[in-house]
Parts: sequence; C-alpha cells; structure tokens
Amino acid sequence: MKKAIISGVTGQDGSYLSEFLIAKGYEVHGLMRRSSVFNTERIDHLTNSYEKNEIFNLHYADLTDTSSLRNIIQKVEPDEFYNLGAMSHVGVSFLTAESVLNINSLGAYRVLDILREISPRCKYYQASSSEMFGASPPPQNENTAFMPQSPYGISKVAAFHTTKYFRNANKMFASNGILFNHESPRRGLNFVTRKITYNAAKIIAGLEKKIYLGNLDTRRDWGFAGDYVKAMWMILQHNSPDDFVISTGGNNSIKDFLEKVFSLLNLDWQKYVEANTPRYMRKTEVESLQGDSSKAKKILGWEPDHSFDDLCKMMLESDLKKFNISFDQAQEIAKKLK
Ligand code: NAP
Ligand code: G4F
Repeated sequence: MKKAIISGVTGQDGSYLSEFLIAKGYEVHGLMRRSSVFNTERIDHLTNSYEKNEIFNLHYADLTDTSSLRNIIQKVEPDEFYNLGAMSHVGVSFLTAESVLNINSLGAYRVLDILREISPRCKYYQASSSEMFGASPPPQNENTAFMPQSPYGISKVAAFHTTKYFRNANKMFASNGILFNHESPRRGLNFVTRKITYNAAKIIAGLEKKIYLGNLDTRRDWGFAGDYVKAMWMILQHNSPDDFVISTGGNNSIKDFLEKVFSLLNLDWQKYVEANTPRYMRKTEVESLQGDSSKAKKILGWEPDHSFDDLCKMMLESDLKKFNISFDQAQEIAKKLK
C-alpha cells in the first residue's frame, strides 16, 4: 500500500485529492494546522469512514514549523508528498505578504529539505499556480515567462524554482503542476465563483439582495477541482519529474460567470450585483489567464471532464441545496422575483 502525505488537507483540493488517493488504494496522511474553530467540514466524511482502518489519518503540522514537518515525515515514511498547503487568497496576500512568503515559499523549501535528508526517494508535488504568469498575455504554457502581480504570485514563483532546484541539484523526483483556476462546490466562500453561486442561492432563499464584487472584467480559465487532482496524481506517476500546465483552455470574464449562473435562474445579474467595491479591488491585477495544457494531454494523457457550463450548474445546484431549494423550485421562486 502506497503512503501519501497531503499538506493543506482541509482545503478544497486536499479533500478531493484524499478521496482520489483512497480510491486508488493509498494510505493517506493529511497535515492540518490548529484552528480556533472546527474546519474539517470538507474531510469529515473521510475521517468517519476510514480513520479506524488507518487509511485516512490526520496530523497536526504547520508549513512554518520545521520540526512538526520533520516528525511526521520521519514517522510516515511517505512514497509521495503533495504540497497543497498555502495561503491561497491572492487579494489577502497584498495585506499579509510576509507570512505568505513564509508559508508558501519557505514551506516548500522546508518540506523538500527534510525529504532530501530523510526520505530522498519520496516523490514531491508542488501546487504551482497560473497566478505566476501574472502579466504575461494568454495563452500561457510551460514556456511562458512568469510576471507575478501579487505577493501570492511571487511566493509561488519562488516555490516553483525551489522545486526545480531540488530536482536538479539533488536528483529528487520533484514536480510542479501549474494549475489554472479550479473550482467546485467545496471552493472557499471568498473566491469569486463560489461567492457568486452562494449569494445567488441566498438571493433565491430571500436572505440576500445584492452581491458586492470587485473587478468584473478580468478573465480566468476555470475548471473543476475534481478533474485537477487527478492531474496531480498523474504528474507523480510519470516516469520522470517534470512541470505541467493543467487547464481547460477556456477564458471567461467574471461577467460571463455571472451571466451563466443568473441565466440558469432566468434572472438579469445586473440587478443583483454591485461592481468595483473598493475592498475587493486589487492594487495590481492579473487581467487574463488561458492555459495551454497540450503538454499534459500529450505526455500524461490528461484532459478535463467538466466544462465551464457544467461547473456553473454544479456549484449553483449545490449552493441551492444548502438552503433546501431544488433547482426546479429555484426557477419558480426566480419567476416571482422578476
Ligand atoms: P485552499 O482551499 O485555500 O486550501 C489551502 C490549505 O492550506 C488549507 O487546508 C489551509 O489550512 C492550508 N494551510 C494554510 N496555511 C497553512 C500553514 N501555515 N500550514 C499548513 N497548512 C496551511 O486552497 P486550494 O484551492 O485547495 O488550493 C490548494 C493549493 O493549490 C494551494 O497551494 C493553492 O495555492 C494552489 N492552487 C490553487 C488553485 C485553485 O484554483 N484552487 C490554482 C492553482 C494553485 P486551513 O484550512 O487551516 O486554512
Ligand atoms: O476567485 P479569485 O479570488 O481567484 P484568483 O485571484 O484568480 O486566484 C485563484 O486562482 C489562482 C490560479 O490562478 C490560485 F493560484 C489562487 O490560489 C486562487 O485559487 O479572483 C478571480 C478574479 C480576480 O481578478 C479578482 O479581482 O475575480 C476578481 N474578483 C472580482 N470580485 C473577485 C471579486 N475576487 C474575489 N475573491 N472576490 C470578489 O469579490
């Protein structure tokens, strides 16, 4: 039985990757940091089903705390380490840049250096990001220059190069997945897609009137997180370490996302959205991301299974359910809102 450690197990991707690896027969060890409230909602179903068989195990560790990482790596002796832990919110990174660099960049360095010393045959996956491309115009692929536009982007560029450095200097199996935006019903509520679907559901439930957003003109390549965690695993199963762009090739604006979600309810989004809200505007923006993942398709055989339209519907339906409203009921309620 292969053993995998996942940092960031409480996050969106950590939860999908845990499910995926358990289904593949792995023993999964998730790293979580202490929180003042329970934050294991995305993985509680796994703890309930698999903890007693030691198939799914949780450990306290922090990417800023070398000894906690060392202790767990020593104890588990993993075959694969997926470094998904990060302060992942670009907007917040402008306000907490120093800790972002500590968690996202030094965190990757700490893990790799411990693996080099005590578990050098462990394969390492680094959660790199399309945010690294920043101001480089689309389409972006593995040869596109990094021009990060945020402390988050800078931190991920440093972790990307750290990963390559350990691969080249220490002959470790260390790979980067350069993932474009991926979303799901488990996406954090402060990312724009989930903020839109959750608040649209609240509007239908009669609990909200307006959604306050920032810049609606930026464009993203949005995929489904469930498809993307499969790519992470495929990257580590390849016969040699390498770096891969993972994306759908789509390019939609925030306005397009609003249009799609509200049109599912036959509503005009413009009546429910306030744009350019100062607190959600960023000092510098990444205007347009559109990935070219032909390398991953050719070498790994990876392709996404879900479209932009599938994603919008899946997220809206799931958020409506949170208010005990079915999709058909939502359409009936929406008629009365017109
Ligand atoms: P997420 O939902 O925000 O999850 C981030 C995880 O990192 C959470 O479990 C969080 O724990 C953990 N974490 C934060 N600080 C930590 C620390 N100091 N020590 C240990 N763990 C820490 O992010 P995601 O969407 O799943 O993304 C997973 C990874 O992929 C991240 O590295 C992100 O930067 C990267 N990425 C994401 C996307 C995307 O579109 N989703 C695209 C490209 C790259 P708490 O629950 O305690 O906060
Ligand atoms: O949903 P977002 O916060 O995602 P962003 O900044 O693209 O970052 C996500 O994708 C990256 C991959 O490229 C990941 F590495 C990163 O960890 C994260 O998962 O914002 C998307 C766009 C931005 O242009 C933002 O300015 O939406 C715009 N936006 C407009 N109003 C908003 C809002 N973003 C947020 N979060 N909240 C708003 O109210």
